[in-house]
Amino acid sequence: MQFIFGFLGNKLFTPLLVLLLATSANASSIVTGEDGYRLWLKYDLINDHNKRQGYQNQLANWQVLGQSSTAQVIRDELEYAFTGLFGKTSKSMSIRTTNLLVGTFAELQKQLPKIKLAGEQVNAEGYLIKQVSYQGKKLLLVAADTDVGALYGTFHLIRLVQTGEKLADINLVSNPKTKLRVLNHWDNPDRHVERGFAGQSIWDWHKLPDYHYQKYTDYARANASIGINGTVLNNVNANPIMLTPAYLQKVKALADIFRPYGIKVYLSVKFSSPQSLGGLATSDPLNADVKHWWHNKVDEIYQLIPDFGGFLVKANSEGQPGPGDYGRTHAQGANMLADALAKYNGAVMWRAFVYANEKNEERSKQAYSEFKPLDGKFRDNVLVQVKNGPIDFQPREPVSPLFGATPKTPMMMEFQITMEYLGFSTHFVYLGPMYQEVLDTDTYAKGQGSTVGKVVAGEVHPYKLTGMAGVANIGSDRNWTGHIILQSNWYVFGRMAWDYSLSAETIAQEWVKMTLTQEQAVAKQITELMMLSHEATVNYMTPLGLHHIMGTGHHYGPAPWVDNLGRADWTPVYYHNASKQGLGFNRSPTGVNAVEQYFSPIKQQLANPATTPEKYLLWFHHLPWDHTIASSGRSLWDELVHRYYLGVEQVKHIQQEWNSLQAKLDPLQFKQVQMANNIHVKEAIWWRNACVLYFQQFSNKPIPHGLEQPQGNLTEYKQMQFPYAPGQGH
Ligand code: GCW
Repeated sequence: MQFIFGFLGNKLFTPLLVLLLATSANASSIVTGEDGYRLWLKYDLINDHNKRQGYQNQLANWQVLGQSSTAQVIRDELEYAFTGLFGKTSKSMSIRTTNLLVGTFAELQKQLPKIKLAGEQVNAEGYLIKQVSYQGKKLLLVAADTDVGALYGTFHLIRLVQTGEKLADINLVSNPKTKLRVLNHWDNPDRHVERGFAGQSIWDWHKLPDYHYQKYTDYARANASIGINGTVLNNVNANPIMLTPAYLQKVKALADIFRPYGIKVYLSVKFSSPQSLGGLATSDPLNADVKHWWHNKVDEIYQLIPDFGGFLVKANSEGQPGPGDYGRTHAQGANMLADALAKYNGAVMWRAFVYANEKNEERSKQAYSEFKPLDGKFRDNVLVQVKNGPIDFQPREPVSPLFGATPKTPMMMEFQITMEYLGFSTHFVYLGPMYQEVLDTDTYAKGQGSTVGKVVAGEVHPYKLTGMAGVANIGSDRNWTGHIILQSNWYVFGRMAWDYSLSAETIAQEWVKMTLTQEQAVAKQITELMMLSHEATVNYMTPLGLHHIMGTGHHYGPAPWVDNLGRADWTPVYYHNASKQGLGFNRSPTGVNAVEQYFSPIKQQLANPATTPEKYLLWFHHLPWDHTIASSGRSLWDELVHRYYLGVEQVKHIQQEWNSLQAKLDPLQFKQVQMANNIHVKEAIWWRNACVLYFQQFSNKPIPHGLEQPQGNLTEYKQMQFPYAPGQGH
């Protein structure tokens, strides 16, 4: 079976060559090139002849030890990669002619009994890449404890070749820093993707379990190449149909495809399934029949999928049922499921994204208030999955105060890869710097150096289980993510889930070299644009700590004026709190005192506008329009406007720089990003104008000297409607 997939992979994983684009009268109507399907696993011939020859001499005669389906996948990948990169390759049959040997330590030691390998440094999913001398010649080894580790090592080696790194005397060990590295698909059974901007769901549930798209295998390859080892197939707003026998067969089919790549499947479950599927009168987690129902369901799943990963649960959040419906705690709900999964080593990822409308507490504080007291009450196989910030995937948020606050309960990071609040799939935004900013933030949970990355990896409090989840940006679009550049966000998520200490810039560089160009100078230029892009977006959307001022429901475009959504704390006006006096949300001790949830000295720092980082200023403080911004000496109003304008200039810069690279890039990749950039610039200007005009009504101050007057008129901006904006929940 595996061989067939691998073989098909080689045959079909070539770029779609032709796309018809009726763009301008004098340009050819046919643009050919790279359509993005191959992602970062392009494996095009290395242009530089000497370089190519060098790698070929070091690697082209390779051997993969072992007979498992994963070993076969490694063979398929090497064959495919080296054929592409070198123009030819050959599997070696004897150790005498081999220059690259891949396998587990056990297999390698059988072949090379005299060579000592530092296997003790490598954990279950890690690997070692090392050049040794063997019988008078150089031999490159990719060695691991498990065959999946060897697969990860193989992808690492291929990446080194793709990015032009030297292999001579290589000796490296790499181990993942977090255990569960999972994508969360918010995909519904009808293939609608909640907050998805790249087409329909890639899972064709109707044609499963029998019809297996090549895309499923290529999805697994892409994930394995960056170390992702789990996928939650369905939306956290879960449809109980996923647990029916017919759908479990479909889930099994995907699990079988992903298994050789080290990827486990997980399901989001609806807490009320015992009632809706089992016909029980209750879903109370302490009820014996309910427990029994879940135990049976879990047994049924593991009969089909022996390595099933476990459940992801959104409970008592945004209308979802949960243990709270029966007066039970989140811990009681999670533990009931954890008990059913425990004998199979399955895990529960219980989300902390809870905010109850009836609670009389400011929203940013609620997750902490709910979960901090439950620390120590969860079973060993439960992780609490918390969004990076305390509200909801805003372009920028301070970190959730839960990181570091639960010594006995693993906090699992939830990042959003899909750009719900960041311009969907037409804005050029590389999220690496944002992830890095979060992971590098010091919580001070155990004194200085207790960064979020370390907390998540269990290095601050010794968690048995650790994990990082990313809400996927993948859909049925030919280029997977709706925009070539946004493939980098899937990529950087995987790389940082493997190792939170990697830098966003290094990862961007890798990705650019593998995806867009082999030319160093061009790669550097594009990397710089990527590194600028997140800050640019924050500037034209929500500078200085503003948040939640997007369009209602779809979250597309600016709508700071919305003030009528049933409850005050759903509305943008509540979050920015603009008045004649000033702007911002007072979460300091004189306001709702959200800062108290952080450790010292952070809480003191954030309590005072003078010591609050400017990027979070209006998140924590309500300040007068003439408040002086320390870094620039400008007034708050002038600085705010200045940043909105700067954001637009930065996006224009990205557009211009990209255009200047036309001759250096693949025509189709160039064209796709160019078209998106044109939309991006328009929308950045829209954001800037709408926000500046809106806030000006309160500040009553002129546009600072030297900046053009914003075009457009507020009434028209307010009237814009987008009933069919993609990705809305339903
Ligand atoms: O931000 C909100 C989104 C919802 C999402 C929810 C969540 C899946 O707008 O679409 O629901 O977060 O994370 O549960």
